[in-house]
Amino acid sequence: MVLGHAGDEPLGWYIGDAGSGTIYKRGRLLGEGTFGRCYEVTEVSSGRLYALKVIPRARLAALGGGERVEREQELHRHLSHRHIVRLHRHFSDRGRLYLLLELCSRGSLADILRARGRLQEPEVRFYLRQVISGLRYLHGRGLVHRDLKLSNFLVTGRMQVKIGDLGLARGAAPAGRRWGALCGTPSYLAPEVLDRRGHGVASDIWALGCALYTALSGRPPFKGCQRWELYQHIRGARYPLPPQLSPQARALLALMLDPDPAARPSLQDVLDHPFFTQSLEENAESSVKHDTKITHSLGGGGLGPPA
Ligand code: 9ZP
Repeated sequence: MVLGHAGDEPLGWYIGDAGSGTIYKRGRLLGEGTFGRCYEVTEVSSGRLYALKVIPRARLAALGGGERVEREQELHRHLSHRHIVRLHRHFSDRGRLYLLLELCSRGSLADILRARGRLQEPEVRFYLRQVISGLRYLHGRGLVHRDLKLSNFLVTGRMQVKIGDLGLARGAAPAGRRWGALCGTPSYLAPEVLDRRGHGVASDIWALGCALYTALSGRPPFKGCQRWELYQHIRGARYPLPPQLSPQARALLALMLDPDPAARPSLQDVLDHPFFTQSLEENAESSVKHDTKITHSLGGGGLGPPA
């Protein structure tokens, strides 16, 4: 008789948390994360919907991510903010770890961008104001996210944006004692991170600038056929300027994508920039003239109507 490796047996349609006695019915696959798959699940007793991250222990052992997942659980469960995805609970069985997370039924901004090609400036302001609110909460608690990207900005049925995947988040150490670990998404890594000077708050500002550029243009600012070419473009902060960008958007991107981390704006500076403030009058006018609503579904093949 061949004994399957713990966690190799197929995931059942019902998943139990032995600690609380709670049973979840597994629904559709939402996507693949670094350490495992993510499913929409229904808590059988209440009918409530969640996103469940399922992490095979074997995968953790193979990728050496056990400490990272432990850190994510420990850090995330103490956070509570309307623009940070809630980690409701975590549990495990012989073969897997499970993170029960707040479900954001419209998917990620990366999904919405994929369905739309690129987003208009007013809607990017609408989304990024909420991301900045969540990020101010993290920075205010001395944390750096270290992997900000559109696929980590999730959108609820009520159009609330929440920052997810805190697996790489760490305490923001003073410049002298930062981590040299090269982590995060290669195309959103800041020059100081490439040069092993570590992630600080300013590296999150750089990544947010990359997310802003990507949302407005439909492609990341730094791309390269080879990794060395990508790194050269990042170090020189050399990126193409799409013609449709407004002067305010170009000016804000130049500030956020400054190769010198000390020269980059704070989150408050970003919110005070004309890219955001100039629009307030527009918003005031347009909300008087006609009810401008921003609603997004993922279009064909994407998500159904909002929950
Ligand atoms: N996406 C297809 C269009 C490609 C979806 O259908 C989809 C639908 C979702 O909800 C119905 C959804 C994501 C994609 N929701 C969701 N995903 C999360 C998430 C919360 N809600 N998270 C909470 N913390 N981290 C995130 C993360 C892991 C569960 N995700 C997704 C990132 C990629 C897959 C799951």
